[in-house]
This record gives sequence, structure tokens and C-alpha cells, in this order.
Amino acid sequence: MKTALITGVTGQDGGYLAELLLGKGYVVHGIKRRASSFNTGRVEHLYQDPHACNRRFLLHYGDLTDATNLIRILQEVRPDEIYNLAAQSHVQVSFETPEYTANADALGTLRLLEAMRVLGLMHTRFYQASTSELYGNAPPPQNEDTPFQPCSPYAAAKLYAYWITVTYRDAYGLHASNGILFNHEGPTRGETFVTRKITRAVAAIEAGIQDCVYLGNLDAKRDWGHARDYVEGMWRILQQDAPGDYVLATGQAYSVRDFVERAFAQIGVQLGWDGVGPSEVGVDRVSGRTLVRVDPRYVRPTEVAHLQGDSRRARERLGWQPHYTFDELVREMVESDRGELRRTHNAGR
Ligand code: NDP
Ligand code: GDR
Repeated sequence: MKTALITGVTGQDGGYLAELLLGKGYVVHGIKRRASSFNTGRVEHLYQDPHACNRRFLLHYGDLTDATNLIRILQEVRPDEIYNLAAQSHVQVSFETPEYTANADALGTLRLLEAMRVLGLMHTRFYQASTSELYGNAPPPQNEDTPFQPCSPYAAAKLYAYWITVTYRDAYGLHASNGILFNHEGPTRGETFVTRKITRAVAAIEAGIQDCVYLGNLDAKRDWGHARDYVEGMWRILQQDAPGDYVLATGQAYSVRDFVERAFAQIGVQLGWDGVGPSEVGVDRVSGRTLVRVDPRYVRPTEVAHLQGDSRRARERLGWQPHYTFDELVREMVESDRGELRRTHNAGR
């Protein structure tokens, strides 16, 4: 039975990955941060009573900014595989908290790798959650040979994490790999990322409890996949005999505008667009109601215009491929948010 340690287990990917590894028979340890209210909603269904015997899902308090606690957890767990998913992962927030983002995302990765080295965990395999944001505005399609051009504090921090992972692999022979993952979403996506913000708004507008949704750059293009497919890719990366760096992407890009149109189409609304720039609005073609407005506060100091990945290496060497289509992803997210709203509404009666 293999043992895995997941940092960021309470996040979107952490929840899906824990589920996948438990299904494969792993013992899964996760690191969660102390919070003033429960933050384990995404792994609630995996929870096991701490008093039960033979538990396969165990949580530890910890933080990537605290080396002492990471060393203790690694010493205690001595995992076969570490998935480093913990991060301040919001690009726009990283402009407001650049130092914290660097501490958690860049130095946090170093702290884990150094803990592996000093504890002599030379057989532990390490996965680093690298990102398509590393490419910035490098022309698409981007693959493992595309030069990085980070253009946010988040991407700059992740650039350090990428290279320190490569450095520990080359210098000390650690089995340390980067997954350069393009955007991946799902019903448990954080509420302030654009896809989930849109699908929640669509459900709330349909229910009559929200008038419209305010967005930033409608023309940004992203290569959106489903998180379930991507955590499978993470696992496959660590099953390789040799460590390496892999892009995971669908190869298709859509704009934020495309995403909004498809999401509204799920509730039978066809959107049309009026105006330009900050005064552009999305209007229900039948009723004439304005449902989408632009708010410059959601536009970033530097924008990444077009990310579209070429994941041939992963497809050939890992046998990985995404299963969900863009339309299936949008449909699942809208349906989930409609269901969630119905449940909370009924519970409030
Ligand atoms: P989330 O934001 O949903 O989850 C991030 C996780 O990290 C949460 O569990 C969060 O805890 C935890 N965390 C944040 N700061 C710290 C810290 N200082 N110490 C310990 N834990 C911390 O991200 P995703 O699940 O979407 O992404 C997972 C990883 O993959 C991230 O590193 C992200 O940058 C990267 N990535 C994501 C992509 C995507 O499209 N989803 C694409 C490419 C890379 P809490 O719940 O308490 O906030
Ligand atoms: P991203 O995801 O920055 O790609 O990072 P996000 O969903 O935040 O933005 C995608 C694109 O949509 C544009 N946008 C808006 N974004 C948000 N959040 N809110 C809005 O109102 C809005 N309007 C337009 C953004 O400008 C951007 O162009 C995600 C994170 O998961 C990172 O951790 C990960 O590394 C990358 O994906 C790959």
C-alpha cells in the first residue's frame, strides 16, 4: 500500500486527487491550514473519524510558510509520493499580496524539497503544481520547450518553484517532476475564478436573486479542462520511472465571452453584445435585460491574453488524455450550481 502526502488537500485539485488516490488503495495524508471556520468542505465526503482504526485518509495542520512543521510532517509520514498543490493560487490576488505569494508558492516549494533532502527521503517522488501562467504572453500553442515569460507575482513565484524542482532533481537525484497544467475547473472550483463566478451567477440570475454579473477582460482566451482529468495526469507523472516535466492541456482555447455565452445557454438564454470596451454589456436577446457588465476592477495590471497548450509529450509518454469536452465542463458546472442553489433555498424554507 503506497502512502501519499498532498499539500493543499482542501483546494479544488486536492479534493479530486485525494479521491483518486484513495480509489487506488493509497493511504492519503493531507496538510490543511488552521482556519477560524471549517475549510474541509471539498474533502468532507472522505473524512474518517480520527478514533477509527486503519484510517486511510488523515489530515495534519500545517502551512507552507512554516519549515519546522513541514519537516515534522514529512518525518512522521515518510510518504512514497508528495503532491505539492498548496499555493496562493489567484493571479489577481497575487498583485495585492506579492510577498506572501512568493513565500508560500516559491519558498514553500523549496522548504518541502529541502525537508526531503535533509531527512534523506531520496526515494520519495515529488510533484510540483506548475502552471501555464509561466508562459505569460508567449505565443500559443505553448509546450515544454516554450520559453517562460511570467507576468504576475504569482507566475514569478511559480517560476522559482519550477526551477528549484528541476534543480533538486539535477543536483541531488530526487524524483521531482513538474506538471505544467493549463486551467482546469469543475463544480468545486474556487468561487472567485472566472468560470465558477460565471456559473454561480447564471444560477443566481435564473433564481432571481442576482441581476447581472460583473466581469473584467472578456477576450482573454484559456485552455479550460476538467480537474478530474488533470489529477489523473498528476498521478501518471509520478508513476514514470524517470522524473520529468509535462504540459497537461486540452489543446482547445475559448474566450471568457465564449464561456459566458455557453453558460447562459444552459438556462435557455441567448446573449447578444452591445457597446465596446468598459461599456460593453451582454444582453438577453429575447427580454433585452442586461445580464453581463464590464467592471475594470477585474482587469489585471498585466493581462495574459491567450493560453493554449500542446500536450503531445504527456499524451505520448504518459498515455494521458482529457475526457471532458468544453461543453460538458460548462454544463456540469452550471447544473451543479443550480442544484446547490435549490438545496440552500429549500433548506432556508
Ligand atoms: P486552490 O486555490 O483551490 O487550492 C489551494 C490550496 O492550497 C488550498 O487547499 C489552500 O488552503 C492551500 N494553501 C494556500 N496557501 C497555503 C499555505 N501557505 N500553506 C498551506 N496550504 C496553503 O487551487 P487549485 O486546487 O485550483 O490548484 C492546485 C495547485 O495547482 C495550486 O498550486 C495552483 O497554483 C496550481 N495550478 C492550478 C491550476 C488550475 O487551473 N486549477 C492550473 C495550474 C496550476 P485553504 O483551503 O485553506 O485556502
Ligand atoms: P487564471 O484564472 O488567472 O487563468 O488562473 P481566472 O479564472 O482567475 O482568470 C481567467 C481569465 O479570466 C479573466 N477574467 C476574470 N477573472 C476573474 N477571476 N474574475 C473576473 O471577473 C474576470 N473577468 C475576466 C482573467 O483576466 C483571466 O484572463 C488560474 C488559476 O487557477 C491559477 O492558479 C492557475 O495557475 C492558472 O489558472 C493556470
